[in-house]
Amino acid sequence: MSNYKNKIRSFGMLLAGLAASMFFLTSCGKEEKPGVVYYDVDYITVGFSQVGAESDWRVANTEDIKNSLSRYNGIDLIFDDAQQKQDKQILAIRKFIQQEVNYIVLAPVTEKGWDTVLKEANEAGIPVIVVDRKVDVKDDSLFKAWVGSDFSRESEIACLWLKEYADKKRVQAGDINIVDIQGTLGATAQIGRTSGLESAARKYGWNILASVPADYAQSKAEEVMTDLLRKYPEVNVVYCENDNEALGTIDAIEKAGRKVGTDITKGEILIISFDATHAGLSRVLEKKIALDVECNPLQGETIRDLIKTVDSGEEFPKYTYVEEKAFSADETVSSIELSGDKYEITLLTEEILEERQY
Ligand code: GZL
Repeated sequence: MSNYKNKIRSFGMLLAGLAASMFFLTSCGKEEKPGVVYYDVDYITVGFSQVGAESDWRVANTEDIKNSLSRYNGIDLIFDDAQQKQDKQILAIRKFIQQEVNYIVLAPVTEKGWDTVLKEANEAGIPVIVVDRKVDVKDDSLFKAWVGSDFSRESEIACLWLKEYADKKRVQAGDINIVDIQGTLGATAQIGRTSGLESAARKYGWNILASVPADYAQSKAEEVMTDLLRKYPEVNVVYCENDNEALGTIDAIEKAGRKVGTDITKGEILIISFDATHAGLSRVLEKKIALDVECNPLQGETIRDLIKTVDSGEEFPKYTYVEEKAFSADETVSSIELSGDKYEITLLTEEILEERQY
């Protein structure tokens, strides 16, 4: 076919395509002016008050929730980062109320101090969904539902693993000398992880030499651990309440000329951590973290589905817990008995790490 005819043909096809798309567009939108189409998509507007960006876990959590609470899923998201300050979160919630959002999603920095502002949201008729950490309120009807992790269970997994480890390595309980690098005091994750360790230490006879908060931050953890190494040179287990603290702890130990590893009978310091982020699991592969208990930040789809369920008036659970694993650097402990069931500890490999989403 000559070039000229080709041009006519393709122009004709272009017109036909345009006409078809105009028909399609007008059939699913309102055409108020010729050729201009107005979409009347009813988005659900959601105001999301996030703790901050203090850790790799938090960054992954924010990204996953933003990906799920998206226009593609019929949701118009207004996001606020509170830089770990409760007063900024309260301000954000009041702004969402003024903006008359349909839902508020709150990831609370600490458990206490939410009653008043959640009452204001309720009085404005705006359902609140709490995610990750919990709120400690007098009336739990102030929030519709909660999605997150069972921090006490995470701690129980870590401590049962440590008990099995000590038995296998024939280390006496009285020779287990622990420092606890805590998260943000008053956060549900810190409360659950700290109390789990304290009850296990009482039960098994371990020594907790010190418990010091480091706000889930790497630099703060390095500073805290540097000081603790001077005060307690006998330390042989460091219980880090998240991966960023574990990274800072490893730096402090190595700068002090000591060794992290998986065998305290050889004078190595054992690191236990939480989150199972890519950075943390990379240290597990290097055998610098002995156990990393997952705290799953991928809550976006669960929150999206929960909002849609609430919006449709259907039944929904008040509390939804996300699935989590635990990853070890070696096969000393391959499983534990958790609430009467066998709980597998996953021996971490390059392949497993490569497949993970965060
Ligand atoms: C746990 C979350 C904690 C993570 C930290 O769900 O609240 O806060 O363990 C994060 O990494 O900063």
